[in-house]
Amino acid sequence: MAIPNNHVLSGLSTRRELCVHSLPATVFKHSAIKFSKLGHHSLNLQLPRINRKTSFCGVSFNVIRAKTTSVQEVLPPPLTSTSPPPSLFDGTTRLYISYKCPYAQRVWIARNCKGVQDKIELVPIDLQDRPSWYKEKVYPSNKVPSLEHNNEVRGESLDLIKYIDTHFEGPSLFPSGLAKEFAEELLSYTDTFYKTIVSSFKGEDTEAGTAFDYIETALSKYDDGPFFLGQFSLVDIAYAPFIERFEPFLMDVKNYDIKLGRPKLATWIEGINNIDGYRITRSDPKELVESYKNRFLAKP
Ligand SMILES: N[C@@H](CCC(=O)N[C@@H](CS)C(=O)NCC(=O)O)C(=O)O
Repeated sequence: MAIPNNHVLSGLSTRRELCVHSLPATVFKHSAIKFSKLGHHSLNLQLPRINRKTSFCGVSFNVIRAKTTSVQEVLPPPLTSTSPPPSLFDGTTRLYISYKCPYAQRVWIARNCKGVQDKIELVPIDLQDRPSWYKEKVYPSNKVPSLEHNNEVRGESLDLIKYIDTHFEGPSLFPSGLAKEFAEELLSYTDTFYKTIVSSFKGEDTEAGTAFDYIETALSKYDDGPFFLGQFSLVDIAYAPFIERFEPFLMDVKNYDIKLGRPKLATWIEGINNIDGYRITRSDPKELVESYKNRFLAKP
């Protein structure tokens, strides 16, 4: 089966692993895995846009017209106060993040889901030991995320996920039609969602329930998929890093299961965990719980 170099073979959504034992190595030239010797390997690939179906190794696959992308990216170590800056404003697009920051995680997920890992370089920063050049030369607000693109640096995660969606190739992750208004409403609720839940942490019971009920109701609007707009979108990306933290923390600290009585939320969590571009960004839940305990429950 001949597959042009710039095509990707991708499993149907129910099959995430693709047997590649007789594919030419050049097909995977952007992959972190070297296919110099063609043996049996498995590789998770992004599913941006589907053009036609074919079958390989007895399994039906969608052939998608997109650059080869792999989620098996080797993640660079965070830069610290002793790290020199990259060669700033040299035309490279850089996404400055912290692996631990949920806001930065949103933008990291959007970049992965667009399949533009080779167009946007990840530059992780150690926020506990920040390099001074970051504030001085890159982003004066000294926060992550920020994006260096076309000789400018932009910030704010909700702006950046939209910016990446509109300025880079890959599948569109935001609706332009009827769903747009609903999508904007959900994006603007993210702040209230976060504040409502965090303010419940020290309370006797879980007033967080109202915020999760809002989510459950929102998830009932579209039924052509498990996500807020049915299909996966920037709205899911905006909520995912926070629900990733709230779920294990509330379970651990309050024995509160956010999925109980909320079947749509339970299905959403399952659905988002099947998105490769999100999965690679997830943190160890135990570490998230410990970090939230230190941050929100530590005695003054
Ligand atoms: N509203 C910003 C929030 C970004 C933010 O607060 N990032 C934190 C890390 S999670 C940060 O950089 N903190 C460093 C600081 O405040 O000095 C966004 O959505 O991007």
